Amino acid sequence: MNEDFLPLLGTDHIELYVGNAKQATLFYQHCMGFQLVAYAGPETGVRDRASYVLQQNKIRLVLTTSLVKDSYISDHVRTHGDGVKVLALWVDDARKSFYETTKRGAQPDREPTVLKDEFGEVVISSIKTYGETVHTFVERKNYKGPFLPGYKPRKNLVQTEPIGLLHIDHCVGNVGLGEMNKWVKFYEDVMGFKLLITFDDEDISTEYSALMSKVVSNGNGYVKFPINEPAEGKKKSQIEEYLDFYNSAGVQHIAIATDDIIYTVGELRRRGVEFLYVPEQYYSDVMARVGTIQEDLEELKKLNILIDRDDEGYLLQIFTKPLQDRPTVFFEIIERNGAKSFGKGNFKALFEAIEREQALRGNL
Ligand code: TYF
Ligand code: FE
Repeated sequence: MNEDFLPLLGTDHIELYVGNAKQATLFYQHCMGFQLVAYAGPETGVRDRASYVLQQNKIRLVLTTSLVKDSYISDHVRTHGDGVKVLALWVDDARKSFYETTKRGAQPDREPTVLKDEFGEVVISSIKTYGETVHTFVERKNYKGPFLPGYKPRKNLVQTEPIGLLHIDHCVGNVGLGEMNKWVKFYEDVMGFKLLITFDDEDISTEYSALMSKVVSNGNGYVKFPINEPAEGKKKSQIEEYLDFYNSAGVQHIAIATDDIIYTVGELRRRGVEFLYVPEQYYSDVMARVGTIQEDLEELKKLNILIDRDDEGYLLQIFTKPLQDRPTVFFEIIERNGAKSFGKGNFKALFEAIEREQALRGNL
């Protein structure tokens, strides 16, 4: 085996550019159980933006908004609506990560930069990926602060209970027609990832929306990026609907792991998060497909949680509706019980559910 030229310790954080970070922060706190841990903005000497850092177990989300009319943040929000700008990866050496990937053809976004404050120093660097999305490499071994230099510790005004969201399982990108293989090759050649799974349109076309998907993973399997592209269907693919509203390639969904999906989804629903609806009949033949599982089927059915099995075990998963008015980014909640796959057995029921929503929006 060749040495891994881009060893990744995991996902460092995900940064979203949003229209109103102050209000979005309350959604992530109250509906999703995140704690506010850090902030940067006018009160901390940053004049043109405000950023809120939210944490739950190993997940760190950053919500950033522009305070000025003309900035790359306001341009991003005008074009894409609220969306993911940065998929940041935690590394031991942000300089080497930058040089190894740019040497292999990555477009640079930010040269390695040392950031310092009273908590120590962080080295960051960034490269471009699909659409306007970037991967930032974060080296934080000499840092003790709450997030990055320049951010000040900040707490929730009212404490909210965490709901068992543990870590990022995978982040999915939607890319344009015919572009999936180009991006798979990017992750293979530039970042040293390996192709894990391929879904072609046979696997996943429903009557209307067809798509193709390939999953790439880094060496230790901590970072997994499925890439979707639209395929010819009878009507508009769900991926095309995304691309029409996002106006470019971008992050489609963020999958978050829990080890108690019944508790996690029960809390999310109680707090007002909406999920895709899968009809009753899904549950009538699911046991024949997946065999015995630990959970009570009635509970899963009540919460509309989907079940799938592979050679190594089973998984439970559910998908939120889009998180904003544009039909773009959404969350998946996933509990893996041995299974390392992505829920292929659920694709038909899931995509039909997505298409019902698409039709309601007049986009099918
Ligand atoms: O990440 C995955 O591959 C699964 C399946 O629009 C999936 O979560 C794929 C496409 C999609 C929704 C879910
Ligand atoms: Fe997924």
